Amino acid sequence: MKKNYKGNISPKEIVNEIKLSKNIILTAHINPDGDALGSLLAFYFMIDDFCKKNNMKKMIKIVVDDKLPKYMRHFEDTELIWSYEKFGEKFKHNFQNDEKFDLFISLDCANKERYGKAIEIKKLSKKSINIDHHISNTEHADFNYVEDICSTGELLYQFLEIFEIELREKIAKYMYLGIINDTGNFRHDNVTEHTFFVCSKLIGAGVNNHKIANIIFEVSEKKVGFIGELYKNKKINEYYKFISYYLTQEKMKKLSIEKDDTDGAAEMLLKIEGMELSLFVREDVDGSLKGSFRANDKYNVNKIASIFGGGGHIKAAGFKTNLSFEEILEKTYQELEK
Ligand SMILES: [Mn+2]
Repeated sequence: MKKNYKGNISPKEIVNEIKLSKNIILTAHINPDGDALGSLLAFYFMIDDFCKKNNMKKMIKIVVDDKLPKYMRHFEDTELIWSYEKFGEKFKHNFQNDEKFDLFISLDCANKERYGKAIEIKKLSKKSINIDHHISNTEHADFNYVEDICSTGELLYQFLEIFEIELREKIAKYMYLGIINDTGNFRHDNVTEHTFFVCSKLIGAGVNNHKIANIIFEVSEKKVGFIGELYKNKKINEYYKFISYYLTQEKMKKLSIEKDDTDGAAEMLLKIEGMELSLFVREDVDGSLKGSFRANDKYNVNKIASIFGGGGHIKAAGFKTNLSFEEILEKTYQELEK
């Protein structure tokens, strides 16, 4: 089942590259979400099972150049994920002697900017593969496999057959995490018959859907404070049915929240009756602004986010910019007027 596939490598050929590689680095995007992390862990255990089954010895390491969301503490395998700094310390000899890694695989990364500092490891790797589901994917690796599908978690399902491994509960759990993260627990319009087909297999393998949904959709008290602030001080443009909110670092300190407490803010704004477009902008520690657009049926936010050098999907897209919030609004209105 291949719809809207782009790239220059097939899943079968990816498995072959994995087979030929002695050491493999896996990474996902900065500001990692349930799909990035779920995909990393699911793919890690797929490769690991494949190696065990075929008596192969490989070094497989997961490196993510960012803090992980707090809910990841509920998953015991999170300890397999190295920060860029720790990985650098431990494998310094590899870095210094330019002793290259065989294969660098990015999952859920639309562009190379999303690697963060992990891009340095890519530069030291002999080959790179990009596996992703964002239509805005820039095909940033030597080999690219991009499928327009709800999540990287769902995309990885086909690899089980190629690796010729069993779908065990651990792998299923992490794929499921990716799927419910990117579909908003099956609420978004990226859910297809294939999504439910895959999920039926995942549940069949023992995934506890209730438990995982509770873990990633649980709300801390601090976050409740932020949600109150978000709904209270949102801006609505009635003409375009456009709702927006800007969160400064100062406000974050006042509410004592961290960036992952703001996850889902753009979706929350769009939930208000009648809204067609939402924008949540957060000031980063370096002073740059990070924006997330969400849309119902009227607008293509992949296109709007591209004005700011970002992208994603038609109904969900993001960007990072050095423009001010006012400038972002101005440019957005210019685009809406077109
Ligand atoms: Mn994703």
